[in-house]
Amino acid sequence: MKPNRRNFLTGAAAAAGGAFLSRLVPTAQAAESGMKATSTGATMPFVPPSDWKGYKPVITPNGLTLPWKMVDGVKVFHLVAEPVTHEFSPGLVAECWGYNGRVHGPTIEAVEGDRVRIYVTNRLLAPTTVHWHGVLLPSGMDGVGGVSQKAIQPGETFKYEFTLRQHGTLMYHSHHDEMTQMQLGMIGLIVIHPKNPTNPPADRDYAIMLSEWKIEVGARRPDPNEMTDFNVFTMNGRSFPGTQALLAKVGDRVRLRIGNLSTMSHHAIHLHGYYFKVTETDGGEIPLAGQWPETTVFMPTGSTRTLEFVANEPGDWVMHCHMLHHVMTQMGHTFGNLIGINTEGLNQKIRKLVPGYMAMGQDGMGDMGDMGMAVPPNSLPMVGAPGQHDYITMGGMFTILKVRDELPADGSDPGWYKAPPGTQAEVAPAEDLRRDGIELPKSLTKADPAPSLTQTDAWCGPVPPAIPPLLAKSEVTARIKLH
Ligand SMILES: [Cu+2]
Repeated sequence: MKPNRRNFLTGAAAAAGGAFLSRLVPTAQAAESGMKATSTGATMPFVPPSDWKGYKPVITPNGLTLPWKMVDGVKVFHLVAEPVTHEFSPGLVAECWGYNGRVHGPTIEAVEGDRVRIYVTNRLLAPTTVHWHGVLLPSGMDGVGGVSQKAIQPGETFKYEFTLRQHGTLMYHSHHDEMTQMQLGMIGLIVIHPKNPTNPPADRDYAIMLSEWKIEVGARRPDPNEMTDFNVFTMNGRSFPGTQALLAKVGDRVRLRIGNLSTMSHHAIHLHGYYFKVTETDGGEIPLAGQWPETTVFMPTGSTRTLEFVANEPGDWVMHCHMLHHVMTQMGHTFGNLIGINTEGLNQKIRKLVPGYMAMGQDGMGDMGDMGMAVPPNSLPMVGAPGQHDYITMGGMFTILKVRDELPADGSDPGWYKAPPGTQAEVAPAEDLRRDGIELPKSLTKADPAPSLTQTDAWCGPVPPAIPPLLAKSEVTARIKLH
């Protein structure tokens, strides 16, 4: 076997670390369970003092803005790195690591020119550091374990202090044992408002962090060693239907600040109903001439993008990753392909051994969440949630922008959008089909509910020429020999 990182680790653990691990793990778990905070995804914006006129506060859906206080002209923050019991969506809770009782950490919000002092207390059982990703600062404040500072040992509190020389959407994350600590949730957003804004102010300013996880069905601990097969995809640590909707009133200028600190994946975040302009990266503002319109923004891991648009079209508009395995959740990634297979004979045979057995997936995966079948304890169905019209066959990295003429005064979700008459897609009335000369395939006019469309009964265009038969096996062998 060729040695690589994985089999090296597996082999090492099996050969040398087994006895060590068996002693360490129960002790570590017991110690960790005594210090855990719990995060359930409630949104808690920090309201700055009433005399604070620096900016309109950002909203972190399912998240929190880190409180601060002014001490002799310095804005003082306190981050606490600690174990967190985190709910990804109702039904899935896992033991993660985060900051201040949250996964991910609270959003740090400040203004260009602020002097900030950020205390970091380590309540983990492991050393850690915090790196201020994209922030222009002195090298000794950069937070890279071993390079720019000593690691913060369990129980220690470090002090970071610098002046914010820029504005924009930036991030923070652990920079010690990065693979473990970031993949367990130790990441967060930084929003620095401009001192002298040139762009029009946003009426709604949202901040969203993208991430990915591997959580085995039924497991309580995300697996930070995963390299490729992630199965839970999140916005602000939540997986749909756990994601909170983004709200806007018709006419609002909406700003979406998106960061991606997924371990391995880039994301293609697509918004329905609008085009937007990308106004900033974590490197700064994009000049007006460079802000071309988009409906999907590519989010490389380790980057932020800021989008702006005017919400002039009322409705429920979904926003999701367009990499389609990222709108699935657990159980969606190792399924056998049964599409188009008649499994009835198989079902009958297996039911003799397993009463009630039913093969799934013959028509695709859309029904997987809708069938009302029980999922294993502490796991999510592989797709979405009930919607207004039907079951929603997307989950994971998925949320909904709800644009309304009026919104509830308390900021609560307005419910589903009711499309005005004449603006709702529905079954075509027979008289419309007749009027417009739409002829249906014959099989659909019979009592056959599930016709099999083949080339010969396709109803659009001429019948294509017959496909030549495949080469006989002997002929293939002969041709291979010729080469
Ligand atoms: Cu994605």
